[in-house]
Formats: sequence, structure tokens, C-alpha cells
Amino acid sequence: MADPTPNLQEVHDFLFTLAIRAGTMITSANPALSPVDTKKNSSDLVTETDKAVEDMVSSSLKSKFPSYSFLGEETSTSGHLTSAPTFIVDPIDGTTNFVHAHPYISISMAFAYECRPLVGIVYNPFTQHLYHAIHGKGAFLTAPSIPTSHPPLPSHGESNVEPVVSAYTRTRLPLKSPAPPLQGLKQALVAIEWGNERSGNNWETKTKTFSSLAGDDSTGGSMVHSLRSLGSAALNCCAVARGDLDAYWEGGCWAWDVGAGWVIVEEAGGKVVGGNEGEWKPNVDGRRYLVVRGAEGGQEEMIHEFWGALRGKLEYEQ
Ligand code: LIP
Repeated sequence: MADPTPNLQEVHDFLFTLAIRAGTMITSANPALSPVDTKKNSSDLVTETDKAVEDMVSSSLKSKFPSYSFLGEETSTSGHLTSAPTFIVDPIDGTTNFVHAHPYISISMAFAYECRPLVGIVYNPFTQHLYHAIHGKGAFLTAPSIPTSHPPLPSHGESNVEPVVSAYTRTRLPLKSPAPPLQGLKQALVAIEWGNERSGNNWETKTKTFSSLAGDDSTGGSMVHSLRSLGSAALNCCAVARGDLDAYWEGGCWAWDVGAGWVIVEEAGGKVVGGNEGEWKPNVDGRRYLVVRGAEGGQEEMIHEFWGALRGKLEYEQ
């Protein structure tokens, strides 16, 4: 009888290649010409490119791994993750950025088994930065090699300069190792997201928490170095895994937004806990997350301090 345990290396290698193929579809699409539809409201966008990429990915995976399940942003009717071996895919994470031709977007593909993400691939085709991880085998960034001696830049008006990218480098994450200790919110750069829910309890909780994080002592705030809202949950997780974002907090995104980044963060020494206080073991499809970078100390203190800065409780249905 065939071993039912998935071959994670085989899954990783196939997703790695698929991400590059999807990236070509994304960079060759013209956002201005890609019809834009809305889902929940005017800020919840989807394009024909999102759908075309997901169709390509899901058919490729169904052909290669016919017994595995598929949970995709544009075709799944629920965000619920079962214990079956499952691919969790967001064809374009950062669709709003894509629509506005702002190149902070990624294709995010995870593989989960027994509700645990075990393989993660996040690829920004505009920067050719591909983040990848297998549970227990570390997290890496594969990116164009930066030449040590930069060839002369084109003089003014010169065009068709030969690309300087001739090779790729694989770097283990976090980029700084050992990772510097976390020094608390007052020394932190924190990613947050506005999401597409712009009223009600979750909106109030988010906006009051943003103020609590950024406000100074006179307001009872935590006075973080700053907040960043970059528009891609997956790339936010990768920045935490790299070590240049100290934390990322969001409610309202889905398993396909965070599934791949989750593995990459954990394999880079980071932690993923829930977006509400006391949620130490969140579900991948729990829709509220606090992600903290790897560090030689200070992680639990940061989590407790962050939860103490929350102003309300996030509540989402799957
Ligand atoms: C996006 C997430 C982001 C969230 C947005 C949106 P999409 O995913 O990456 O974190 O704030 O509302 O859900 O929709 O671009 O794939």
C-alpha cells in the first residue's frame, strides 16, 4: 500500500516551478486592461488575471496530485480547511496593488496536512523574489543575484541595456542570524492592513488598535516606530520571516492569504499566534493573526505587549 504521508519535497519542488509559471502570467497581464470585478464591496477586488492564474494552478495540481484537495480564493465557496492533504492558493495576493500597478503582490501557495501548513511558496514576480519553506527544513529567499561589481549604468537616453541578472542566490531566513532580540513595541516596525471591511466592530477594533499602537505615552499608546500597510498578507509574512518587520497583525484575511507565509515565518524562527489576546494556537483558517519575527529573546514579551495594546476583539466567520 502506498505511503499516505505526502512527499513534501516533491510538493515543494512542483509548487516552486508552478509559481514561476504563474508569475509570467501575472507580469504579462496588463492590469489596466484586466477587467476588475468587486466581491464584498468596492474595495474587495478580483480580476480576470486572478481567475486565470488560479485556473492554471488548480488544473496543474489536480493533474499532478489528483487525490489532494484544493482551497483557492477565487473558486472555493468556504474558507474552511479540512484535515485532508490540501493545497491552499491565493493566485494574486495584493489584488488591489495589482489593479493599481503597484508591484507589491505575490502568488501564495501552501500545502497543508491535518490542518497544518507544511510547505509554503510566496513569489513576487515583479521583484523575482521567491520565498519558500518546508516544515523542518528551513525557510529561504531565492532572488536574482546582486552583482558585486555593478556594470556601468546606461547613460541618459540609452535603452535596451542588457539585464544584469545572470544568476539567482538562495539565502536562508532570517537574513540576520542570530536574529537580534525583540525590544518591545516602542522599537518595532509593525505591519497592519485596513482590509475591505470598513465599518462595524472589526473596523472599530482595528482603527482603535492602530491608534493605540502608534500613539505616544500621553495617549496611552505604544509609540511603535511606525506602522506599514503594504497590501499583501503573504509578503507581510515574508518580511517578518526576513526579519525587517518585527510583527504583523491582521483580522479578516483568509487561509489562502497566510497559509504559505505561516510556514515561512515558522521555519525562520518566527511565531504565528491569534489576533485576539490569549489565542496561542490559532487555526490557519481562523482569520485573525499576530505574526512575530524570529529573535534571540523577547518574542513572548512582544506577543503579550501587543495583545495588551488591542482595543477590542476581532470576530470573523469562515
Ligand atoms: C488581501 C490580503 C490583505 C488584506 C486584503 C486582501 P487579496 O488579499 O493580502 O492582507 O488586507 O483585504 O484580503 O484579496 O489581495 O488576495
